[in-house]
Amino acid sequence: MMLDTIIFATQIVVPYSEGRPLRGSEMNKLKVIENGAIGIKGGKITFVGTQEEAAHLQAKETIDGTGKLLSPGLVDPHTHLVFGGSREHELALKQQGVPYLEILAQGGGILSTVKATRETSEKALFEKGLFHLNRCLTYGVTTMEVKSGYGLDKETELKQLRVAKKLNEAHPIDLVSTFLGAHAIPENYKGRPDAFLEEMLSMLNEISNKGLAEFVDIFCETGVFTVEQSRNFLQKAKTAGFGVKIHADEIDPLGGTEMACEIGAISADHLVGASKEGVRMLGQSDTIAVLLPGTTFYLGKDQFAPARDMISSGAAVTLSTDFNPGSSPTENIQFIMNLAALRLKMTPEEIWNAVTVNAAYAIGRGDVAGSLLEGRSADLVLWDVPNYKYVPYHYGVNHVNKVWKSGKVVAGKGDMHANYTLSS
Ligand code: IZC
Ligand code: ZN
Repeated sequence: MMLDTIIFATQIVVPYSEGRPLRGSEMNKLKVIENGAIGIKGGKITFVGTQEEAAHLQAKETIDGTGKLLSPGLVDPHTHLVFGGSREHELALKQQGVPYLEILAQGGGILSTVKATRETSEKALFEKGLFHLNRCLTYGVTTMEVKSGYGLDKETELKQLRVAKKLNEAHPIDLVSTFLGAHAIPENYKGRPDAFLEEMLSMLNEISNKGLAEFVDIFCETGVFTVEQSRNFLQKAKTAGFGVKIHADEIDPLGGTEMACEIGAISADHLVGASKEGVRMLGQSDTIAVLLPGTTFYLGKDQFAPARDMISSGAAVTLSTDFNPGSSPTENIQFIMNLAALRLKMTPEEIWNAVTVNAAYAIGRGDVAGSLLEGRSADLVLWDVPNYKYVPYHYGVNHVNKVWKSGKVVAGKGDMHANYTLSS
């Protein structure tokens, strides 16, 4: 059989876990093939093995990744990709020490992005989304989650979700949508959080009928929604057939982590202030811990999520950019891998498993993304690094050489030195 493409690489990372995420000490075991080869035909992976085993294979195109690393396309399981405007004006406030929640309480923060998103046309939101998605792709992401939550009214929440759906159709990155109508309390519902949550719940039928989101999320935080309001809201979303997620214990430790485990959330995200009991419960439940160290870094905090305790307790941990215009304006998942090493003290093996298999399971895509298996879509990244340990180590730059989505090259700078040679 003639393959379309065969890629040789000095090292191939092949994370895998059957039917569930990797937990606890399993995360520290990373499957790697030295001097490996991947075969592609019709957009699918048809061969995974060593170059020796691949000796008999023939392909129309051969990519020589000698000295390079090959991995699955990365999965980013928590982003706020679709939004209007930007918030660079808040940087000066941050520098003066005004806290994130104070900016929000004064009508800025999320609420300023809500204003901008309401004022931006669906077409302009789509174009802006494409711009950011292209950048995500250059960093090696081929599947990601995207949340609404900058409408806080029916019309704009639906507009955001429609934009995400169209982006998914138009762009190589596969998107998984989450309805985050419960992201903040809008001006017209100030002091009436329960009435606002009812309003957002009343949208679930339409969202479900139109296939606009798979998951429902809520921002459980001081001044936003309480643990009890969040529990009640997410339980109703579950009953309506959605998987549920929660922004929990990001800034103040309220106990959202425990609640997420109790109600069987697919993921609990942030968890910076997770209690000892919360950490213990993560180890016992199927709820995946989505850690967002870029946000902790950007908010200027010293205390990061207790990743080591979570892994010791047996939890399944993943990582994400939390890409958003306020608390984490970056599409750079590689920087998150650096932060995970430096500030969460995760090992390179745990980090690679986190951004591939575990991230895929955190958004219900464990069966299609995050692993290199024969029969799966050829979503691959070739890296300008000698081995997998190098990526969490060499920080602040983009190590990607090439990205394939369904067997097609969709991003990458190629070999940086290719155009320069000595004249004598
Ligand atoms: O726009 O600030 N934490 N939601 C909860 C965010 C950060 C996004 C934002
Ligand atoms: Zn978020």
